[in-house]
Amino acid sequence: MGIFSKLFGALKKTKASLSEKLRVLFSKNKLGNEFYEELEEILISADVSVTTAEEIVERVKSQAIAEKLKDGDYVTNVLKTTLIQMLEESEVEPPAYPCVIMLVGVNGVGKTTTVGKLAHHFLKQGKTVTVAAADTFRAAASEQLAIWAERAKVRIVKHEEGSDPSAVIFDAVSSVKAKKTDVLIIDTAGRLHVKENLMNELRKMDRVVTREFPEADFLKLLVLDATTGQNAVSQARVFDEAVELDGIVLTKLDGTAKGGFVFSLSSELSLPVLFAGVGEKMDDLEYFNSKDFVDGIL
Ligand SMILES: Nc1nc2c(ncn2[C@@H]2O[C@H](COP(=O)(O)OP(=O)(O)OP(=O)(O)O)[C@@H](O)[C@H]2O)c(=O)[nH]1
Ligand SMILES: [Mg+2]
Repeated sequence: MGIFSKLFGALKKTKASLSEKLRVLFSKNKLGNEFYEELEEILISADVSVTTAEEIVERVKSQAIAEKLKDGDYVTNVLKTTLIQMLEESEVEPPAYPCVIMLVGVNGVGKTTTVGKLAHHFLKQGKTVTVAAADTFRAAASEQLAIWAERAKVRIVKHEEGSDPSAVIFDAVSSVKAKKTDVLIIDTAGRLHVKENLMNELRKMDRVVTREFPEADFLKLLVLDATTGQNAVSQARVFDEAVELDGIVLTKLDGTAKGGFVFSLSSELSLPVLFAGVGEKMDDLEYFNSKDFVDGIL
């Protein structure tokens, strides 16, 4: 199986719904206001926000004018290039080592599963990995992570249920520094982004890593369920305000018909997607590639 074939497979649903609508639109010969209005509507129906859809259409339109395009057919390519560029504008460098990756997000989006997948991913690259069970809130959360740690064959740092998550992180950081581990991945409890006390707890965890391990490359990634739709952007905005996110892990891409909010994350919040989850198994995680994603949906 090719590297991106899982992602392509996962994006089939998005592609099916988008490409049919676009095919009908592009088969119209005249490029006029009506054409661009319809294009905007199609983008919005794929969960691109209104602001971003307007921006995409503006960019496509000026490109089409610059290239003196008359045919709807050629606009497909312009649209593709525009979308790829938009995603590439927010891309970041791969992490330097040692690195700390803290996964945050609302309940049930796939944080713990992603910790397991990421541990496996870095181990395959020959890195040493430790995971930290900083979800001390939900009963059995650390056991769930312990199962993933065992599967991936990595070390886990955990405390008992109900203890302070920042203390777990403090211990994990000390241990990783002592052992010169390359990657520390932190699982956190699911929290509603509207609960201020939980967001404060997250800020505290953020401060512990920054203070205790300044030499590490620290990535705070928001895990987003791809089936969430446009609400994903407002979730991202609140988490970003709390802890200054570095990027996104998009999960459950295998279950969505719409992935358009990815463009809004990039254009409105400058947040790149770094990894994509395409299933429930340890191997079901891929580096997100902007070109492949756009090829997959158009
Ligand atoms: N299909 C699919 N399912 C996924 C993916 N990632 C996670 N899941 C499933 O989503 C469910 C929730 O996953 P968890 O990893 O427990 O989510 P969480 O964010 O840690 O949940 P809380 O700790 O309760 O907030 C599980 O049933 C996972 O198997 C994915 O990429 N694709
Ligand atoms: Mg969890």
